[in-house]
Amino acid sequence: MIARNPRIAHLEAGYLFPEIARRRRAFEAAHPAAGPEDRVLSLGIGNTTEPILPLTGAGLTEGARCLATPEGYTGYGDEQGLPVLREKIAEVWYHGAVQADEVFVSDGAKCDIGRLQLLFGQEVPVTVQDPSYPVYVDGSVLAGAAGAWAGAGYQGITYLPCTAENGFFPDLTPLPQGAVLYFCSPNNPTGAACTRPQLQRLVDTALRRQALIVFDAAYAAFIRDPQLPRSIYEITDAASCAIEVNSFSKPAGFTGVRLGWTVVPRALKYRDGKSIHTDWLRIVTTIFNGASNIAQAGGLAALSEGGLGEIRALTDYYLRNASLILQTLKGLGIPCVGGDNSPYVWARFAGRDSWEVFGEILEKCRVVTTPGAGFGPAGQGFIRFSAFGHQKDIEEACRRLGERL
Ligand code: PGU
Repeated sequence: MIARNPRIAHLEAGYLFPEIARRRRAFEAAHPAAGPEDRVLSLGIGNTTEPILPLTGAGLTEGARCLATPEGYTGYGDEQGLPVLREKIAEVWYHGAVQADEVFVSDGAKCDIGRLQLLFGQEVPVTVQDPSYPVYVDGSVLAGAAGAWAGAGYQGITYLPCTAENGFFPDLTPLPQGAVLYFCSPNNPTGAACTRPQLQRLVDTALRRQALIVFDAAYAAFIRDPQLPRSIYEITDAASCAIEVNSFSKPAGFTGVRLGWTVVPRALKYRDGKSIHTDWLRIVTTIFNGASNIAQAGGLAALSEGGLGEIRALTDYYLRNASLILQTLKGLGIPCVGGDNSPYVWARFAGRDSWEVFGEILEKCRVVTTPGAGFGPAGQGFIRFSAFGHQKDIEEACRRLGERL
């Protein structure tokens, strides 16, 4: 038989969220619910629960209807996405700070983070915030840009700890020359949303180190503080050092529909002066066949004036949940951050093992959370609470946390 890909063998454990789902199923099998009021509730994975709102939904329906008509039918489209959608994203999301031909429509941010790894090659040093969304690290291991697990992290990856002490914005001093740096704001999992001076420091450091930032703005639509930047391109000179990935998943309820985008500015150049935009176009046209035309019709509707109102309403709904979770945990005297410009609350259980706290909350409250250690070594001792859920379930979960923790 064929030899196993050693990069897969390098992965320390299974992907975080299926592992949590496995532990939940095992718990439910061992401790079946006595009745509906006793069912296990999830504050775990960041998965949307509320229906797509009417105008956006109508866009999807219309997209599907057109496909069944001779005039409306389309087959493969441009791999980079419908020109009209690329223009709409450039106009509505970036107010002209990026050009339509710099926007590449995708089937979601996670998929693009996976494909982006092909741009970099195995020699480029990888740097991540610690803790961070696991796809940056696991994807780098799969792409061969990082080595085996080495106790408290993977070989070849520079971890920048984001801690209570540094306000969850990392010390950038260790960023290697010529590195790719995955950076997420509002952050998954800490919920920290960077200020303009912080992001300016990030961009300035990246430029000095000739590093490339992959800026994950999947939660930008949750920012309510008008002072906080929603895109890295609001920062001076970011177009010379940053790619931005984004998604309709959380803002429009498209986690299952699958639609996102990546911005690769034309100004981005490799060390040898060659265009990163040209290479990304080559990768996308080679191994991606474009996002679903139905999803793109829905995306266009979501970016119409009414659709933007729906994005606001949907994100407000989850932010109310986040505020409820934050108040409950603070009421218990548990130090926590996030939950205001972000759908995640990051809670500290100092001196405890995250998986042990995860188990305790599951047993005592029948509530699923996400252990901080699953996001990186600096996540140890923390728990992530997700605000994605039906309001009545969140209320019930908070009641249980308040009474039983
Ligand atoms: N980027 C970040 C920072 C995310 O947290 C997520 C989803 C994505 C990208 C994925 O976006 P798509 O456009 O839908 O591909 N994170 C969730 C879901 C878990 C997962 O495996 O993606 C979470 O709970 O962290």
